[in-house]
Amino acid sequence: MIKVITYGTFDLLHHGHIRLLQRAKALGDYLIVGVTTDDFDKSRGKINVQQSLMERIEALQDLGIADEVIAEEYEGQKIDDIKRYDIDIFTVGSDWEGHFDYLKEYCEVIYLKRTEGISSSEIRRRQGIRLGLIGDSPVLCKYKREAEIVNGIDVTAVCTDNEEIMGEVQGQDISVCSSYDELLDLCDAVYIITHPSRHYDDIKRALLKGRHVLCESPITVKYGECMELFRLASDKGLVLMDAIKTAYSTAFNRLLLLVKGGKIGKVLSIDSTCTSLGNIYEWDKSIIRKSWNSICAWGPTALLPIFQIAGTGYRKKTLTSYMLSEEEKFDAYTKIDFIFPGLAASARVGTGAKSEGDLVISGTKGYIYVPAPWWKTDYFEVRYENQENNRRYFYQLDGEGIRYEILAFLRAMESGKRKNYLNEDVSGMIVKIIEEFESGTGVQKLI
Ligand code: C2G
Repeated sequence: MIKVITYGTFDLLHHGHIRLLQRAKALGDYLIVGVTTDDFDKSRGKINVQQSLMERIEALQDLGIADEVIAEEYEGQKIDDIKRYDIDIFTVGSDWEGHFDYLKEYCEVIYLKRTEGISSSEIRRRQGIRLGLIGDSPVLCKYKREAEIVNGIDVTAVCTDNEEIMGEVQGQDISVCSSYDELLDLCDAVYIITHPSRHYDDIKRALLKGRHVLCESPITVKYGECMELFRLASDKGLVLMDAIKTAYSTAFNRLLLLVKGGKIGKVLSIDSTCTSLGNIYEWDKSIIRKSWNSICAWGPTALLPIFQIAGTGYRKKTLTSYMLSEEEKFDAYTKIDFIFPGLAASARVGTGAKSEGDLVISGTKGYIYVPAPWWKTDYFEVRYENQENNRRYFYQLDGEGIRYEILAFLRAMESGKRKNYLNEDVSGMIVKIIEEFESGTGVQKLI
């Protein structure tokens, strides 16, 4: 009996897949199909497979061409499978020509001609969300590149003064818009990274036009306005999501689960620091006015673990700032101290100071340590008095986490609900802290 094996993702099964499977089957007497698991696919840079592993396996079983369907879960599994199932022929489409020649040591390798004109990506693209980008920050470039990696979303328009982005979109099928209204007409959803003082207007205009919004945090600089926008989004059945990329990263979410699961006992303190020292002391007023102050640039990220672990019901709060410009309300460094029932927390942020950007969560049994820069983490440690019990956790973090944020945004648009990566209470409380800073009342000044 000649045994044949082939592998694939087989998302949204189409006639290209079916033709490949028929020809694979015809090569022998028994066909095994390996279906790539979602996680394995992520590590190959293919994200947002639309169907779950079970759905994809069931679709193949229902099709009835394969004699056996298995899951492909790890790198290097193909050699194990070929040996274990005593395979004679490995086959795959010609888009992989040459790639699997190393398997010739174990069995015959045949590349079958790929069917032209059809692919899962194409099917997903047809249903794709058109994304518009607005703002002048270089971060916009990162979003454009990361959105390209997420299946089901395409950048169709940009509205920016940033020359790097203009250069990058040249020659691509992306419209460069001279006005925000023009941009909104060319997309279904928008990513906003304009100055925080403009967010309220920019978000409102997008929502009123029926566009979903992903906005760089803080959503606004006034709490009342933030809540008004969440209500507006919900009334219109639109997604309004806070863009704090750390909130969507796997490592950070696992960390939260470990804390909530009691791994370090009862949490007594949270200390989070985020700094990035620029040349702000050389700036003149016109640049200061256009730039993000420290509390807007880093506050949302630094406050994230505090509000997600301790909740938003603090009893006392103290803001201490070193100001670059009182008039422009621009802080070079701010420390925010909280007292919650049974827990103390502190966030330190600065674009005019340098410090160790780590996160420490201390509990009655042990502590979690996330090394700098903790907000881009793929790694953290749980540490105990007895070091033998210490554990290290590693998770893949690609594209600084931006692609996971875009994926979460896409999923929220598709399903109509946002998963609890970041709830509105947390987004709102971040805005409240920033509003209090901007009002100046109760802020202790270092000069
Ligand atoms: N295919 C084809 N014609 C198409 C589309 C796909 O012949 N128009 C073939 C592919 O070449 C592959 C199989 O159908 O052999 C499954 O395609 P995908 O689901 O896109 O899987 P892929 O990501 O190519 O996975 O490690 C090898 C991979 O697992 C192959």
